[in-house]
Amino acid sequence: MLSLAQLNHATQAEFSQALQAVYPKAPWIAERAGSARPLATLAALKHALVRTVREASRDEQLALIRAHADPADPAAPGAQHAAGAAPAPADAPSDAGAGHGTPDELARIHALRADYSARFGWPFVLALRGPRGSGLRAAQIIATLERRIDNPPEFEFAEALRQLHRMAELRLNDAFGFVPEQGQRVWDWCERLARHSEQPGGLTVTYLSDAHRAAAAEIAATMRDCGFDQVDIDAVGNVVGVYHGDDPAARRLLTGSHYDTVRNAGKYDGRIGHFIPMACVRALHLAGRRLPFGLEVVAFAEEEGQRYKATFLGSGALVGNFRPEWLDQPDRDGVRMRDAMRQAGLPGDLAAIATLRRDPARYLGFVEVHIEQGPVLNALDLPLGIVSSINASVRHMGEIIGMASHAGTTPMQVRRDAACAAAELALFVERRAAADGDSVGTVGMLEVPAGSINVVPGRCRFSLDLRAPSDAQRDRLRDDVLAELAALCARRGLRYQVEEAMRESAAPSDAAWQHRWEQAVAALGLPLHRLPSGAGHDAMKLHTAMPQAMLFVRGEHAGISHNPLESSTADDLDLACAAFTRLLDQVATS
Ligand code: HGY
Ligand code: MN
Ligand code: MN
Repeated sequence: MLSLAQLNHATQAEFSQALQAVYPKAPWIAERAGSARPLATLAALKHALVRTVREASRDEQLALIRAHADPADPAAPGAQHAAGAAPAPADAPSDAGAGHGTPDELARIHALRADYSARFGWPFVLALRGPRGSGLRAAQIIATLERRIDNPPEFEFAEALRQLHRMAELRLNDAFGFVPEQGQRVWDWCERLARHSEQPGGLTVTYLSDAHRAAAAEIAATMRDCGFDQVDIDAVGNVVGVYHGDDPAARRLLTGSHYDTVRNAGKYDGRIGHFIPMACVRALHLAGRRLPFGLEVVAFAEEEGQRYKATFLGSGALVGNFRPEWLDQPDRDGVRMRDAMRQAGLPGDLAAIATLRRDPARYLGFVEVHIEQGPVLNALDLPLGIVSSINASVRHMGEIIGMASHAGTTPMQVRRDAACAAAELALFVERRAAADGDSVGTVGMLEVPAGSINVVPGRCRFSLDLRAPSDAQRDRLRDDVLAELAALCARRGLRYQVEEAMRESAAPSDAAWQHRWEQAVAALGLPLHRLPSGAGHDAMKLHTAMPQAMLFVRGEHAGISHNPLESSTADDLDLACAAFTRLLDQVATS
């Protein structure tokens, strides 16, 4: 069993010898990383090796990839072991390696690997123990091959290296006898919660659906299992767990994130933000430990605004931002929110909702852990990032009205085509947002209501999602887009209507809480990387009432999110639990 003390006191030769299996056939990595000693943590050791590879020459990196014997090939040397490990550990499940697929699956993997190598000039590299560390099934390997074979070469080169780093991480865990238990627990909770969905074969949980209510009940039950002193589902469906401080009347640290999802979502968006604090409370409870402050963990019921145009409803209710008119808003089936609430066993009245407003004086602040939902940490090979600010955003829903007419007889020059106008707008949004460099603009919804293949579209509905690091920049972007909408409709002889659906101000992190996250991450032996959040979060709402700061967790697959490919490793989730625990310790001892 390796230890940091042993490695820190070893000669360079002993250090290299001890780590020779971590990146096989690349002794230069340990030789160069040895100068990073003394290493304070296992995470620091892993990062030192990663950094050495990142700083190596392209030829050295390519040789490293090409030296990888691909265990996905049953004939490859070492194929009997689950890739991503040296000799597969006893706990590696039988289906860990591709060698355990059906003959058809293996043949498919063989063929795809050959195509992959022919396309890129290096072997397909995949840590077969996967994000949890317990193995991928052959079908998952095939899906990964089919997805990655279409990646641009430069992305795949970096991804092959990332997969080698993941294998190295798993090998080091085995060598140190380290199991990321907290991270695996959070990973498993996310996996289990994802069983509740409105979408067969995928994850969709919208406000107050049956799946949403089942998810709330499951989160509440998990909170009780963790040892929370109070667990309630409040008047808007938030699941609220309180773990008292040594004095139950002590002020509390508020934390959490949302459990609703977008349509066809990933399993981690929002959900790790309540599960990570829950795992930390579980550890406190098992240790019989009380902090000098209370911990209030909230799984917010509605953040994504999918069923009703009422984004950040759950967190908004805590800061007095629930809009009365939301109660009468119908969903696309005509069900008013008030009725949906009552069907879900909630009061559905403003008086009850008003009582949810928190008194900021009772709280130390709000912290939120969230997946990055972007490519930055994945590209930097960093497990955690410090959020400096949450971008400002504004959303609009609109419709362009032209004239439906015969697709065959209407000359092009006399058409009043609403869809072409919307397409012109979408391309303007793309150009205009890109011109700022750090703004983003999205036309996420584009619909010809009751359209027909042989009818010139007379109407076209669209959405606008515009974001920027500051309110002023967001507003300039919005003004330009709305001005272009007016101009292009005038040019085309069309009418339009557009209404604002949501507007959130930029939310800079509170300096003191951001610093606590920085100290927590630094204590793990990891470098600090500060980044803005392009995504909106519940922290934007709490920002209006109390100091807040966020921690980001790296996403796999270039941090893709709002997509079933959204993924996080148990090791990164474990580091986030460790960072959260260190933040609690800082507050407890300050
Ligand atoms: O859209 C967002 O930024 C968040 O995921 N609701
Ligand atoms: Mn989201
Ligand atoms: Mn989210």
